[in-house]
Formats: sequence, structure tokens, C-alpha cells
Amino acid sequence: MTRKVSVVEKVHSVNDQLAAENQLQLQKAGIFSINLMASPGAGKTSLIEKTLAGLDPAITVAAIDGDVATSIDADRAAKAGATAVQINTGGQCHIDASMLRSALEQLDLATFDLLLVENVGNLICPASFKLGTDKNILIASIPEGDDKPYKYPAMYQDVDALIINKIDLLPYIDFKMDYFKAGVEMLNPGLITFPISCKTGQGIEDWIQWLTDQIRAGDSS
Ligand SMILES: Nc1nc2c(ncn2[C@@H]2O[C@H](COP(=O)(O)OP(=O)(O)OP(=O)(O)O)[C@@H](O)[C@H]2O)c(=O)[nH]1
Ligand SMILES: [Mg+2]
Repeated sequence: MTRKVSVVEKVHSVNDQLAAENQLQLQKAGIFSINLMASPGAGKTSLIEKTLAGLDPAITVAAIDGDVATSIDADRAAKAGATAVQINTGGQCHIDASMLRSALEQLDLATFDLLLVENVGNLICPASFKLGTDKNILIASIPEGDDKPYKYPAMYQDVDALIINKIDLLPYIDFKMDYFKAGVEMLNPGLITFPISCKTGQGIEDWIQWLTDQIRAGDSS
């Protein structure tokens, strides 16, 4: 008889254990954390920049940027005012909980109110690797097309909030918002959604308000 061991299941259960440890560490430090996921170029780093520009300056922010090879995104986050750490995944298409743990070791977590984790640009792999952050947030962007919830359901199913970026491009792209939203609603009913433009600043205020409320709710619990 041939015995089958599911390597994938084993990898995920080890990752889940490490994610739970990260979560505990972040909670103990009293830092509110989000995992930003999106396809390449959707606007993850742009959103970090806009968020840093719009947040109450009393809120201290750390950013951990996952990238296959460069430190371009961490440099941008640092320039925008965050204390930034770069994770180079060495070719991997996602950040996993163990990579996040190594990055967390480089930060004095108790000195920050907010941690923004920028995952590697990808709509498949990051959905399967929990990190232990308080919220998982997906950024969709208009040029990607309105069919993405239908084609990448796992990513849309499990997130706590959705940002629709690049709405300034709606007049130029055949993107049917009703069709897109119907797909999202089917997978994740009632999902809180922020249509924004990092270019024009439209919608950013509502996002910042929601984020600030989340950070403050953690402070009082
Ligand atoms: N028109 C328009 N362009 C935008 C907007 N937000 C970001 N961009 C542009 O989109 C490109 C990619 O933005 P980034 O913020 O680097 O995207 P990213 O998701 O961090 O990209 P990766 O980290 O490489 O996956 C840049 O040229 C931005 O200037 C927007 O709201 N409207
Ligand atoms: Mg980026």
C-alpha cells in the first residue's frame, strides 16, 4: 500500500502555528496590523504613502515590505515617514509567517501604533499564507479588469476589507462596477469597500477614517 503525505497541508499547518505566534506578539505589543495584498502594480505602496500622508501624525507607523528582489518599496515607505523593513522573498510569490517573524524581530513593536505589511504582488499565493495580522486587506485596481473576483475567488473570500484603487481611470477602461461588485458580494457578502484613487486622493479620507477607528478601537480594548 502506498501512503500519501500531503506536503501542502503540512506546510500550511506549520505556517498557521507561526501566524498564531505572530498574532500573539503583535497583540502583546498593542500594535494594530494589516496585511495588504494585491496584484503587481495595483497600488499597495502608493496606498502606504497616501495613508502615511493622511494619518494623524501622532500615530506611529512601521511598514514591512515584501518584494522578490528589491528594496524599492521599503525605501518609498521610509521616505513617506514609516520605519520600514524590507523582506526579500528570494523568488517566492508571497510573504509567509516565518518571514514576517524575522522582520518583526527588527522592530521595537511596542513603540508603534500601526503596522502595514505589503505582501508580494500576487492574487493567488498570499491568500493561502496567514501572517497573524489583525486584518487582511485586498486592493483591486481598475486596469486589472472587472472579472477578477470570479477568477481569483480565494483572495476575495477571506479578506476583511476591499480597496478599489485607480478609480480615476474609470472613464478610460471598460470596467463594469456592478459586475465586479456582484462577484465580490457572492464571495464575501457585505464586505466593507473603499473606492479610491491614490492619484487624485478621492476616497482616501474614508479609508483613513476607518483605519483610524480600527487603531483607536484596539487602544481601548
Ligand atoms: N492612475 C493611477 N495610477 C496609480 C494609482 N495608484 C497607483 N498608481 C500607479 O500605479 C503604479 C504602481 O503603483 P505601486 O503603488 O507601485 O503598486 P504596487 O502594488 O505597490 O506594486 P508592486 O509592489 O510592484 O506589486 C505606479 O505607477 C503608480 O503611480 C491611482 O490611483 N491612479
Ligand atoms: Mg509595491
